[in-house]
Order: sequence, then C-alpha cells, then structure tokens
Amino acid sequence: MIEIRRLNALDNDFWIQLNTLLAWDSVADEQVMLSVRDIIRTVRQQGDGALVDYTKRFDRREVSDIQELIIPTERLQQALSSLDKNQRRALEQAAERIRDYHLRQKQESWQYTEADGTVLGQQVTALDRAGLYVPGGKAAYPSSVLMNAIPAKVAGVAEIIMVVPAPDGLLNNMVLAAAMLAGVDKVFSIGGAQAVAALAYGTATVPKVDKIVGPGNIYVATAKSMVFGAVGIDMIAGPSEILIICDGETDPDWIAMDLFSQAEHDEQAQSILVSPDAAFLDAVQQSMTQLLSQMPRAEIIKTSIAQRGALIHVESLEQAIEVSNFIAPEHLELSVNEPKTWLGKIRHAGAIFMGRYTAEALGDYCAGANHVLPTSRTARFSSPLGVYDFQKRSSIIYCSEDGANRLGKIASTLAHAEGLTAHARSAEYRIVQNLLES
Ligand code: HSO
Ligand code: ZN
Repeated sequence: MIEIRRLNALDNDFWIQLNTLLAWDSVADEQVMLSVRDIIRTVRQQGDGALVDYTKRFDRREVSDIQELIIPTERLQQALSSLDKNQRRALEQAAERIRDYHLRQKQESWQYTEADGTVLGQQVTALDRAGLYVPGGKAAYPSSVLMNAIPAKVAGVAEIIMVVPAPDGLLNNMVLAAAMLAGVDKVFSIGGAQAVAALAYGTATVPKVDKIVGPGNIYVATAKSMVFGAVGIDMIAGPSEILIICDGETDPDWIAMDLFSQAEHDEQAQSILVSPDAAFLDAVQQSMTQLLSQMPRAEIIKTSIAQRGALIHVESLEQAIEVSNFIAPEHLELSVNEPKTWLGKIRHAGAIFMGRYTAEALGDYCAGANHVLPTSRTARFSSPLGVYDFQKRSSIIYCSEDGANRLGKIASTLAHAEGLTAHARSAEYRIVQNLLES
C-alpha cells in the first residue's frame, strides 16, 4: 500500500495534528541570501557584463556579448510555427479562454460630481512595464507563461519583458510559442537572481520594469523579495496544494489521480482528501497504490504523498468544509452532489473546482481562470493573480470654488486641531471671506 497519513477529525488532538501536517519549512537560507545579495550588487554595478558572466557560470553558456542572450521575435514565431497542429490549437484555445476570463476583471475609472461641482473619482492605469520570470529546466511551463502574461496584456501593460534561462543552451519551444501567443514584447535568455536584478534595476540592454511576476527556485524567490520596494512583485509562492472534499460517490481512481496531479509537481507539494466515508478513503488509497506504477514521476509522487499527503476522515460534509476553511487551500475540489449548495460556506480558497467532473488539471491549463494562486494558507488574505495585479489607481479630486469653501472649513478645523498651521492656512486662503464670516 502507498504510504499516506490518516487523520480523524474526532481525535482529541486532531487540530494539532492538522497544524503539523500543514507546517512546511520556509526558513530563509542564510547562504542563499548572502549569494543573492552579492549577485544583485554585482548586476547593479556591472550591468550587462555581469549577466554574461553569470550566464557562463550558472547556465554553462559562453557568449561574448549580451546581444546573444536576446531571443528575437522571429525565434518566437518560429517556435510557434514548429508546434504540431494539436499542440498549437490547444495553446491557442487556452490563451483565448484565459483572455476571455481576464477581460472581465478589468477595472474601470469612475467619478461622481457633488451639487457644488466638486468631483471625486478614481483613475485606473496600467503598469508601464512588467517583467515575467519563467524557469528553465524541469519546471518550464508554457501554461504559466500564458497565465502571467495574458492578464498583464489585458490590463494594458505597454511592455512585457520575459526572462527565461537556457541551461546548456536548452530552451523549451512551447514556452517560446506561448510567449509569442501571449504578446510578450522582449525575451532574454537569462535566469536566476541575476535576471531578477536586471529586471529590477535595468542594465544598458535589459529594460527596468515596474513589477516582476512569475515563479522560480529559491534563488529567484529570494531575489524577488530583496528587490521588492524598488519594484513590485507578485506573491512568493510556496509548494502547490490540493484539498479534495468528496462525499464518497466519485470514482476513487479519479480522486487518486487528482491527488497525484498536484503531488507530481514536486516533493513538497501537498495533496489532501477529506471525506465522511471511511471506506472511500480506503478505496482511494487502494487506487493510488495501483496507479502509482503507471506514473513517470512516481518517485516524486510517492515522496510528496508520504511526506505531506493525508486522508482525513470527518463526521460530515459540514465538518469537511470547516477543515477546508482552516486549511485555506490553494485548490479546492468539491467532488460532491450539488456543489453549489456548499459554495457559500467556503470562506478561504484560491480556486474552487465544483463537482465531480471538474478536475483541477482543467483549471491548470485551459478553463480560463488563473492558475497562479495563493499557497500555504495565504488564501485567508490574498487572491489569484489577475488583471488587478497589473493595474493601479490614482485618486481624483477636483474642487469648485464653492467646494473649496465647504471643504476648507472642515480641513481648517482639523488642521488646527493637529497643530498644522500651514495646512490650515492653505485651506483658508481658498475660503471666500464672506462665507468664512457667515
Ligand atoms: N498546478 C500548478 C500550475 C500548473 N500545473 C502548471 C500544470 N502546469 C500550480 O497551480
Ligand atoms: Zn498543476
């Protein structure tokens, strides 16, 4: 039998056990922090030359000039043209669906006018430039290129700069094709902390961006947290998670495979099944045991399931929801009858997959909603990546002469109370004398 932890919500120490299950080691690594700090400093001082040096050292690529690290648009187009028909169609359909979904997120500017002509409002604008980090190597996901670049494009970001390392010169064709489809403007084959530093501070060749998004390894994540402030960043993602609530009536093989679909991402990923049906938990464990050998990534799945997976027996679906709200999972599958009746009770989750047919994998690729989601219980206070992350708001205030009178009196009173005489005077200058006396 595959090794997986069992929890029972009726146990006295259940919530303690649950806490232990959820804990994961996010401690910042001293050594990594030191070397990342050094890399950032070097890129700031030496610019393009440092990028060439680090690319030689970390990606084993000898180039004499930064120009060789630019991936021209023709190369992206060529990658797109070289895809087989099915792959191209799938990528295009996914891109289209993601675009349709995100178009609905666009925030519009608004204003309202008061009786004396005073106008208040909010003006929405897009970031000028966004930087998109795309990992090389094993976690190079074309789907993630679409999920990060399309919302930026929909928001109206004028320029999207993508960086993707090419270790030993190897690039993923489908990643380049996705960049082409999503409308990425410039691509550099650089990676690691050096690429993050280049995007944050700019070099003679790499344009400085306003915000950096996209997943990466510990060096990339550490670099992003260190440049935060100079630029914006998206969330720093932890390992991927899935929580499945099942009434026991779904095919156990389906549920087993849904658990595997997160587990195969990496050893730290977390897959949890909650059900009021104990026999069903047994059946799913049986299915996992049988299906494991068919998985090319069986080793990763086995480790992830043994270290961080769990089958949780609860009293009722109500209690399953309670457990789920505590966990605030990145992905929640409601594999039950009438999932809509439960939806209103879900308080915290990155994405909610409703009903037996809605595999999380559909959301990962093509449903249209974003697959960049809050992990490690951060769904308690944060949301999926979206158009919002590439827009910002300016407040608009216009005072007519009458408005300056009206607001001036309030402001002057409050300014005097705060002991700020210049503030008070600034407001009072604009108050017409006879109104002041009235
Ligand atoms: N489940 C991942 C996204 C992904 N899955 C990309 C496949 N490719 C994190 O939400
Ligand atoms: Zn996935």
